[in-house]
Amino acid sequence: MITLYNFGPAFGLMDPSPFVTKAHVLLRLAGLNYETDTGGFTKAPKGKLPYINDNGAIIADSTLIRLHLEKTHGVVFDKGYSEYECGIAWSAEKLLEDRVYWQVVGSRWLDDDNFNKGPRVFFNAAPAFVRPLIISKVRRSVRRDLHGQGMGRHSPAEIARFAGEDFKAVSRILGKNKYLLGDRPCGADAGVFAMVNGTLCPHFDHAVRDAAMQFDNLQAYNERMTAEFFPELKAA
Ligand SMILES: N[C@@H](CCC(=O)N[C@@H](CS)C(=O)NCC(=O)O)C(=O)O
Repeated sequence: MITLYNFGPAFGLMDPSPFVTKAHVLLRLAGLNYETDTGGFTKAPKGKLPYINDNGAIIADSTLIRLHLEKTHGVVFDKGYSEYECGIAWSAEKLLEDRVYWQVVGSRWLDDDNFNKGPRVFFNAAPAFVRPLIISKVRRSVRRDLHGQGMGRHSPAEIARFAGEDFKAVSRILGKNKYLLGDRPCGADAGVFAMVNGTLCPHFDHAVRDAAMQFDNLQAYNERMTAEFFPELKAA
């Protein structure tokens, strides 16, 4: 049995982490049974979620999870697509993961309104008298991470412009397709959907979301993929 260590559903999303959402989709695309465990964060080998335990093999990182499923379970996520198409798909996923992810992190964690109705709840288990200290320490470290990555050095208007161009690129690749590359999913659909889904989450209000909302095909893709892969969210 495979166990996926996750944060658990929040803000109307399957998971507040797009990387965890991606891992859910990979496992579902692969047709593998798995269970979830929200108690794994403190034991996470790389200090981040997701990771999986596959019959004793611990795999930490959503992309390593994909590669593990391909190697160990013989899953061919990109079946039927050309090398050129697979290269485009991989690049689109990494564009969203390595660039847009940080735009969304800044929007959720550094904007007070979004933080107060979002990530603040993650600290509810901390004792009340130390909670404000912990919160400001973690928000400072998020700010430092964003500065180190580079996205945090740009103004909000510049970040919104980047988001517009980044989503335009993905929207152009998707075109009128059902999935990223055509009428069958490919491996990168997991990460592309997860990142689009996290950005479009209506619980939050920010310019990166507005940038993604300009693209009707991304909105329709998000709705289709949510209905297909997370039917339980509709029922919730
Ligand atoms: N490259 C990793 C990224 C995972 C990641 O950034 N996870 C975040 C949540 S979105 C996390 O666990 N952050 C906790 C922390 O940094 O303390 C992957 O693809 O799995």
